[in-house]
Amino acid sequence: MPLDLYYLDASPPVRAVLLAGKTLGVEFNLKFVDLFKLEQRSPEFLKINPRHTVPTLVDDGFVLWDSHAIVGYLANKYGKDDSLYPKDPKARAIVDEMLHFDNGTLFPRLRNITCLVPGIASHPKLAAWVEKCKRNMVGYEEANQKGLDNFNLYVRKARGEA
Ligand SMILES: N[C@@H](CCC(=O)N[C@@H](CS)C(=O)NCC(=O)O)C(=O)O
Repeated sequence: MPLDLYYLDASPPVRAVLLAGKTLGVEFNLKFVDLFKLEQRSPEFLKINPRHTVPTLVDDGFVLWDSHAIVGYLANKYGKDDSLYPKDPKARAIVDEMLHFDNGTLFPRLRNITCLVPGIASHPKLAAWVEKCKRNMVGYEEANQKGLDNFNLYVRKARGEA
């Protein structure tokens, strides 16, 4: 049974799920939701996810609508071992800690300042971390870079620069 993933590749939480899929070797049946046309508010999509957000995963009728829950589910279901989502309580707590940090602190703050950030060149530690991701993450180019470029284009358009 294919996994349906409702997505827009410019969305950072969507790209987290796409990257997890690459690492786990999971293929998605991708279903594009154009947030700029408010397709997430269509009656059809609201029936699937009343919180009208992407990513939304549908696995044989089972619906999950938060990227952090989705990546944990995929790792539990498809991981060949527990290296991505460890069973050891302390190791798992560290992973959970970062997922909650992203959900509660990092992503909300980044969302508020995205249009103001000129680039990461002036943040050497961040730039080094991105380079490390590019080198080490499975399928980074396909699962992240394309969507990131689209995201940057949307931001430039919103700022009247493109
Ligand atoms: N905590 C959620 C956030 C999802 C989210 O806010 N997605 C945005 C795109 S980045 C969205 O779908 N916004 C449309 C809306 O809220 O109507 C997750 O990690 O999946």
